[in-house]
Amino acid sequence: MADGGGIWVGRSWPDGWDVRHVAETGSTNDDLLAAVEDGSAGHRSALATDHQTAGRGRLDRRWEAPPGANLLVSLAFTEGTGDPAHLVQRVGVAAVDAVRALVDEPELVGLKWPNDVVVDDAKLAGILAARSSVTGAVVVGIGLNTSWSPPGGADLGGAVHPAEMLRRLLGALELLPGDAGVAYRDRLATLGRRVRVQLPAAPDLVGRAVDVDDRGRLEVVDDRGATHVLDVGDVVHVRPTPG
Ligand code: BT5
Repeated sequence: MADGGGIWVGRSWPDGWDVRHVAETGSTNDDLLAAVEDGSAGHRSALATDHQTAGRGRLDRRWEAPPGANLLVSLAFTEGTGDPAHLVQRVGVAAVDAVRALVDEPELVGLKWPNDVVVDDAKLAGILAARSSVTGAVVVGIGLNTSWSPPGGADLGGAVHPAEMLRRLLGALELLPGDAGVAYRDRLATLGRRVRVQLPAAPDLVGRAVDVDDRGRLEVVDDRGATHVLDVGDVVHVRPTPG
């Protein structure tokens, strides 16, 4: 194991989480989903790795990170309501809270709809949920740039080891109320912003993001005053032009 892996072993994790660590794998989301389905991982199991060779984003996109640089982890939720959209929101809120406690300008850390942790609008972390069609269990993966980020992204400059970042993330998750909807909206930097939304099969939508409904859908009012309710899409926070 490149970093010895020792920092992951023998720790006690918040709230009874059982964290396993491997040096390298394809995707922790794929592995943990398979483990949940074959019964070898249960509620509050986590799988972390130093390196993914096939890290997944949404829509077949890739999640990139050099070996050992960043937190790459998946969390299994096999009990409770198991709504993937709500679980993604919970993990996002916890990540924001954990990161805010580490940085000099916490007010710059927030969420970009639907699933990104951003620092001053640059992407620090991405979150991806997968649901087992066999058991209904949900796995939520997060890649959080502790040391490395691609051009245009953000990272924490190596201020924290990935294992310590995970401990803080799980600790923040434990502190959330049962319904994290209010906390999610509070941290959602997208609300009230002018946005450009790239949609999978339609021209870009430009308007103001006004709300998120209880299913996690984003409401955008376009420049003609029409409201659009979005399930999917890539949001760009449009910066006001100076002057
Ligand atoms: C996401 O997708 O943001 C979800 C990323 C989830 C990654 C975790 S890591 C552990 C677990 N196992 C997995 O296989 N996945 C999860 P999306 O919104 O589609 O964003 C993907 C896009 O983000 C890419 O197309 C790049 O443009 C950009 N990107 C890739 N790596 C990045 C990084 N390290 N930092 C910032 N942006 C990145």
